[in-house]
Amino acid sequence: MAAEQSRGTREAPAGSGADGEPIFVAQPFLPPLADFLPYLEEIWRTKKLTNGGPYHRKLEAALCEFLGLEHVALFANGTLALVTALQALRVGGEVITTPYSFVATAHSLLWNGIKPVFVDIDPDTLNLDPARVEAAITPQTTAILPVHCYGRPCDVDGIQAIADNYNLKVIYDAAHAFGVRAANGSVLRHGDLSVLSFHATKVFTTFEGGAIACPDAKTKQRIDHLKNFGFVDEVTVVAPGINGKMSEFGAALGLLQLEYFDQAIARRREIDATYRERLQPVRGIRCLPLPDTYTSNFGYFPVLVDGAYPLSRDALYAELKSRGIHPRRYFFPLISQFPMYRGLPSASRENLAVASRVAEQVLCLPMYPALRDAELDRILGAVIELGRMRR
Ligand code: T4K
Repeated sequence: MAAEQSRGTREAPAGSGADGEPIFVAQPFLPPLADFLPYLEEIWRTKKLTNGGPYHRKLEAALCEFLGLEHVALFANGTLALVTALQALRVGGEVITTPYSFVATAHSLLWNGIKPVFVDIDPDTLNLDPARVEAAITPQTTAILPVHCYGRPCDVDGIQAIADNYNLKVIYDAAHAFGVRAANGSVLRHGDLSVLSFHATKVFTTFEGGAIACPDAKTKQRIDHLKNFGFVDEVTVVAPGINGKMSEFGAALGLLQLEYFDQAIARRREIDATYRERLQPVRGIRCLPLPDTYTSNFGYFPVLVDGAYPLSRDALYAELKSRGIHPRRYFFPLISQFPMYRGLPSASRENLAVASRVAEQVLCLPMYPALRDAELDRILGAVIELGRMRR
């Protein structure tokens, strides 16, 4: 039988890739293949591939313990988890959300026939600005869907105060926030529900995958029905549910990943510190602050490229690509600029001035545990050298 959890302390395998090889923005952390084989052998023995098998049950329990949560419902991916979270709370009408995110955030609203209402972001956190939320509330508003962008926590108290005042639900898109803790525990404990993604590019991956963190057993049960076509038993269907189940393969990888999580985060922390130290003197490159009010998971390393840098953000992006370094412009274009959203009154540039500016300045530099010092030098060397160019 496969190993039990050991609180994320096992040593991660060394990185790979020779000098000059392309460096991508992310790379999944994979434990040694030999560690995964016993899990596969067990799956082959039991023939249990999906539908809430033993690894699925074990991973739900392990995540509750690891993250300090009451209930976790696993999903096939974060997008299905978002769609289902909205269904579980019977959210409809209009929902206030951020334009500065991955498209799946707003798409989950459209999949539920809900109208997104975009509200601008705070220039420091890059998350939904609570000071602007109230003005966007109408009689049709039923919920707020904020994002802990790059794992940086939202102003959860500010958002909850508004939700309480107007009797709105709060569902956090916490796709980036696995393992992020604030003073009073996991950031996933805020709002009515929080939704995680375990995609290959995330700090914790189950190949594809996701989860909903929920505070009470009744909601967890409704979510479990919804992710399994609405089935309660062989002959009873209580809702038009979807197939959102995580497979046993994904759950097994998740169990194994947990053993290495702390190790992987430690390397991410080192990389983050090196970026900050060496980019600090570079004019026109601004790193986002790392406040001590929460424990980061170091999932992303976004920088803002402004007018003091000799190249525009897009020119820097293109230059780095030509050198085999592939950062990403997460999140450009803004969700509100895509064709299915740009006609909405809330999608106008005037309404979203901060998000529009940030989307034109942001560049996420490569960040993953196997990134070697030599590769980090290559990235930093290029950004620093290009920063010395004359205009
Ligand atoms: N909400 C938010 C706020 C999100 O950020 C996301 C997903 C979601 C919801 C939805 O959750 P999921 O349904 O995805 O679970 C990626 C991911 O596909 C997406 O999961 C993620 N956010 C988004 C921010 O990034 P792309 O289009 O950038 O992925 P891709 O394939 O270009 O990958 C980036 C780099 O990562 C590649 O250049 C190489 C590396 N990579 C990627 C994959 C897929 C690997 O090394 N191995 C891999 O298997 O969207």
